[in-house]
Amino acid sequence: MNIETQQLQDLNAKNLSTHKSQFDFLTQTLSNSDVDVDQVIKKLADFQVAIPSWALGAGGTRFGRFSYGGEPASLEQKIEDIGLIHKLTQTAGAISLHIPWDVPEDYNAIKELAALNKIKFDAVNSNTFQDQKNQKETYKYGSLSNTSAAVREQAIAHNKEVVEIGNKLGSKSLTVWLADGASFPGQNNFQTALTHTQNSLISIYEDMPADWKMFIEYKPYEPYFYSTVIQDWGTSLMLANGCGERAYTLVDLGHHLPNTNIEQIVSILMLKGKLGGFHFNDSKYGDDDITVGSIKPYALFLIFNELVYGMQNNPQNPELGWMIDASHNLKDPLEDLIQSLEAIQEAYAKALLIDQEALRAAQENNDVTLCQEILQTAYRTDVRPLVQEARLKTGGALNPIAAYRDLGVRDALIKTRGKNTVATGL
Ligand code: RM4
Ligand code: MN
Ligand code: MN
Repeated sequence: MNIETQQLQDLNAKNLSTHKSQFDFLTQTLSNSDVDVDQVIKKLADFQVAIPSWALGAGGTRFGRFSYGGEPASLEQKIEDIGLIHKLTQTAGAISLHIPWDVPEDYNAIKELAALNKIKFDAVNSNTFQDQKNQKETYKYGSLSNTSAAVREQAIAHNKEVVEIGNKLGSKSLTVWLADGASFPGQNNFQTALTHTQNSLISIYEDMPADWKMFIEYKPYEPYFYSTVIQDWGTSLMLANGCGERAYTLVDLGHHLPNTNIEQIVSILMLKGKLGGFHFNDSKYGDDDITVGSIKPYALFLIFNELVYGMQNNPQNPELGWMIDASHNLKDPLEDLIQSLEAIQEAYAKALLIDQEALRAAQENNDVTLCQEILQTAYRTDVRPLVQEARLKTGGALNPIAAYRDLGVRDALIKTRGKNTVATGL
């Protein structure tokens, strides 16, 4: 399925005058408070978020998986799906591959297809949380932290291979999410497990090309029940520091215990120049991986406030690798991803509206009430016309979800791929 620019223009034309009047009204309001609207729109248009290759099919829970018609059955089809979302939103210009779920067969063909869809290859992800067919050693008791040197070597070799695959595609970073942990007290020696992990990561790090970065993801629980080797940002940062300059912490929004102050973590990591990657999702309980902004949009805004502050004030921190890390067990994955992209753009736009100078002054004066007013004035602004204008300028859809439905994308995918295809992933 292909979406033609003309089709989008025709759909946009129907709502153009409403959009124009809303946009003009907002622009006027914002110029009264000294916001550079053109600059905000440029930033929104430039902001690109990678889509993981495992998020395009139906996700399951440990109790079951309800398939979604027309799921992509190959990496090619996954890239086509991302191309569709990118065409509609102009915000999804990258793919993040999970190996071995999505190993390319023909590298040149894959690269060409991605280029055709204006998709870049972002961070590659390794997988040592599942055993693969014909694998010699088992990861049942961990991988990079395993007590057995042979298992550790196998997991290290896998990560090195993932880097090699990514390198052929133009990726520049490796994300390591280590599931290793213990399910019962006493099962692991914490110190040994961490030492093994550090040494394994160093071996992978030292093998990476000189222009590559390593992102170390943390998570407090799951799949093991009692402890996780890389449970929090402190452990991740410690390991990154132990590897070297090009190793960073990766923050995944769903990987925190309830009520954790994620914005503070973001802020401190950026101050230290150590925030490398970012996974968007939302959750009620834990790693629920649901639509970005669907549960805690204000928290997302506060996180974006720190991200914007860091991007403006922390040159010591590199450009971040952004990715949506979600799983879709009820909604059409493509519709859900579009909703997530919109939520990200909205939170970003609102954060860009914060009067940083006034906030700084209010903070210096300990004017707590005013600090809150400044944040909430930005948060309460309906920024949708700005996000829409950015999409309009870059050739996307004014209303991506409506366009997706009007164009009958899912039906077309079911027609060509069938009802029962199953995408690789969780
Ligand atoms: C993990 C983590 C990783 C992702 C896997 C599939 O919970 O968020 O980023 O690679 O899920
Ligand atoms: Mn993640
Ligand atoms: Mn996760």
